[in-house]
Amino acid sequence: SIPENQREAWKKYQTKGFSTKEEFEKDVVRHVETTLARSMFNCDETAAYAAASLAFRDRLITEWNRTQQRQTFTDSKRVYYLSLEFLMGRALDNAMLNVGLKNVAKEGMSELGFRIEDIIEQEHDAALGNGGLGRLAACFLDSMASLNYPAWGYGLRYRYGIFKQEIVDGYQVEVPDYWLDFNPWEFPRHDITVDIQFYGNVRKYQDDKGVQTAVWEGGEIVKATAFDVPIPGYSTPTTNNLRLWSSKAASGEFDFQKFNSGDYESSVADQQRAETISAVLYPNDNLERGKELRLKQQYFWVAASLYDIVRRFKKSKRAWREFPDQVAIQLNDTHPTLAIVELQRILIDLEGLEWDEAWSIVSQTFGYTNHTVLPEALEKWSVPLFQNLLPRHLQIIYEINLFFLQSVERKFPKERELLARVSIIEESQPKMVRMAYLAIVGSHKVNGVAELHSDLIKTTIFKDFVRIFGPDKFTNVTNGITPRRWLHQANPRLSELIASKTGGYDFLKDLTMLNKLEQFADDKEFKKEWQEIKYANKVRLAKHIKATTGVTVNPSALFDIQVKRIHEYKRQQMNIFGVIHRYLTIKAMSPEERKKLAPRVSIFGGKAAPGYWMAKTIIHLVNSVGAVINKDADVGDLLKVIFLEDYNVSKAETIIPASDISEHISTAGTEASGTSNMKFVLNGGLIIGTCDGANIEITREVGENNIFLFGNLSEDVDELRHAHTYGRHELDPNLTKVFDSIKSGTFGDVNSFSALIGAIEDHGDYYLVSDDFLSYIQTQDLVDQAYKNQDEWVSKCIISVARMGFFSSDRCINEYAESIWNIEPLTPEDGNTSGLGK
Ligand code: 475
Repeated sequence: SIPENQREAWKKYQTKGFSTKEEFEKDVVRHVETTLARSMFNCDETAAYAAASLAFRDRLITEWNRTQQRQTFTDSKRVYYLSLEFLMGRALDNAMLNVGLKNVAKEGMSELGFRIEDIIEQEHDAALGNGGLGRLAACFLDSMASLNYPAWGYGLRYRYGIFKQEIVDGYQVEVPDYWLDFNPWEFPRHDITVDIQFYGNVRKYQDDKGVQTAVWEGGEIVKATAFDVPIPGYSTPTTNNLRLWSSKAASGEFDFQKFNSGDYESSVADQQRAETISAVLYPNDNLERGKELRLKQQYFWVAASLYDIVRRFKKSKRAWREFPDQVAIQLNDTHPTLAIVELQRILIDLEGLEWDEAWSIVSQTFGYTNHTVLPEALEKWSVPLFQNLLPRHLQIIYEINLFFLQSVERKFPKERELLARVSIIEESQPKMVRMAYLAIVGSHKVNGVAELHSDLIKTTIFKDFVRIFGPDKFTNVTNGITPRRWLHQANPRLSELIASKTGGYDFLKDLTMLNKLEQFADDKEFKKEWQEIKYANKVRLAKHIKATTGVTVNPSALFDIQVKRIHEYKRQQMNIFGVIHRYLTIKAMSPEERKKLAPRVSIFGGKAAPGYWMAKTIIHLVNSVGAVINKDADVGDLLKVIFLEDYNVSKAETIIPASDISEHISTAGTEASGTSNMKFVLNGGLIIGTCDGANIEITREVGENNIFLFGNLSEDVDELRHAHTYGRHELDPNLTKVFDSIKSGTFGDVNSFSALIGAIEDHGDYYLVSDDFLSYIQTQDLVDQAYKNQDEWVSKCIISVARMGFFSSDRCINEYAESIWNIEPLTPEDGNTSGLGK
């Protein structure tokens, strides 16, 4: 720290970043000329994007530093959100809007010869996530900053994010996503590093008094380096931090000893092995495959983050028992569960606390969020793998389990099966560590992400734990989305229209204010503007479709959209079977009948995990069906089928505002919440969906008349599955006709799709496609009828938007803060920033 006497100069020259158009232009030109070493003669859009971003970055840094100083000086409790995924998307547009200077930038860029829209388009998405779980983490960061909570995100800085999807001859092809060529939004902190240990052995020592200590020795050391990303809140100076860890060999470049002794190859190999840890995001959504490198990623990230958190706590010189008053750690699914074990290890092995005192601190600190009940997604690690990679942690897990099982036995004597069922160690061959059970035992709260889901985990997968810990440990926090990105940024014209009727943009901070729109649900002038905006958004998407697929679609047709990760439980196959059914129906119609039909564009998008063969087959079928229907002159505009390549956050911002209806049609009880359902309704689209996840709560809010629900309920699923396996399984006749047309070769090679059909015809139809099919196509007919009455349709959309306030991630974060984290906002006025200059 600089001595008092020399601080005057610092205060005088403190950077503030621009606030006027002139200052912005000056900053941009300076960055073009000095940072980028270019000039007005060779400044292309890429360089203009870079310079504009750097200008905004300069501005963010000031508030970012102040926020951190404020949090340190006030010594306030912080929450740490640990997530292996942060699906951030683009940063520039978001930064411009959150600091309220987009118009300044727009005019400034225009005077410098650029359109702001073109500049925004230059940015590569930060795609460090797969789908819902990763995007939720990004929405949470936005809300935590916007609500002034002292909060940090901790994640991994993958060199490759989620792969880029190309469609070649109707098949998905994966291309690596190297996104770090130029990233102005991260700050390397080469001074913030942590050495992380793997493998090795545990030795137990006994001192004179007979006290045992364990020492974890030997093995491999990898260096973690911090990269910080500023997270600006909306309309507040609070700028929080997302810290991402990158891996390197501990010896720096490479091992010089080996290098100099001629063992060049192996010194490079060490370096590469270390760098591999943070090299690539695992591209699976709702699936865990138990690979060693994945466990290495988890420990590397968790250990570096905890070291950082503990170091920050120790600076406050407080007693250890105060740790849970200063620190809340939220585990985004079980991926960071090792943090529980690592904190216990730090406290007992390194800080010398007694087991019980340490465990009390640990279990008051953590909260665990579950995002899925799918059995294939529940994390389990083989004990031999653990033993080899993290020997000390395995010992601690055994101890945790021992004490836990002893307490269960005391409470439920003579229930031997219960002990086996809830044991953190599964007695299989090989033995497995059940991470969800460890997360429950080591946390003070466990939450699901929508009401149905939170009820389901209490009555199915975690039932025994509700008996053991009591019902209060388990709670629900229904997911939410940030209205800044998903309304204001994605749909600026709608946001502006809403602002004109609700008294400015305050609704972006209190989304319940949308309810003021309800009085305009029958207002002719308002409805006309509303419709115009939707139409313009559809024209924009139609242009994108034309540019990327070559297919012309009519913006007046009903746009029916399903965009999300491709998964059998999400049932894109049911959607495309429904499209084929529609096609067959049209083909069988007379020209007169056809005239009465509502034209429709069926739009699909989403990535399949590279190893998920069935999901890839679904993509292939959608493209094959599209290839036939789109060139069938008989059908013309009545039906078009589009697969949009490489669905990601920035494309979602264009796609979602253009929907009339979107599909959220998972088998009941399988989609924990869903969050795109909320985004679509917030943008004035209706939804067709099953009684699953947050669809149920959306229905409660918007009203049954404003949503198209169909299908079996989650309480019926077990019985239906049982009947498929043990009774006679008769397919729905409409579905049989669809299968017949596929089998006759209408959409190309029959064999390509036989597994997809076989799963339903011969292998038990696990996802109940046939059971829900009739209800699905009948409900689609209701959609057609409803869409014909545009006047009523628009009213439904307006009413729905008016009632969506609940689904803001601000509401959701406030619930976490109050019921799980026990933290308060730290508003900039509260902070003791004396001496820092305001
Ligand atoms: C649910 N991802 C949605 C969303 O709560 C829900 C990532 C890596 C490994 C295994 N799984 C994942 C998920 O499990 C996931 O994205 N879950 C999703 O979380 C947010 O809205 O229903 O499927």
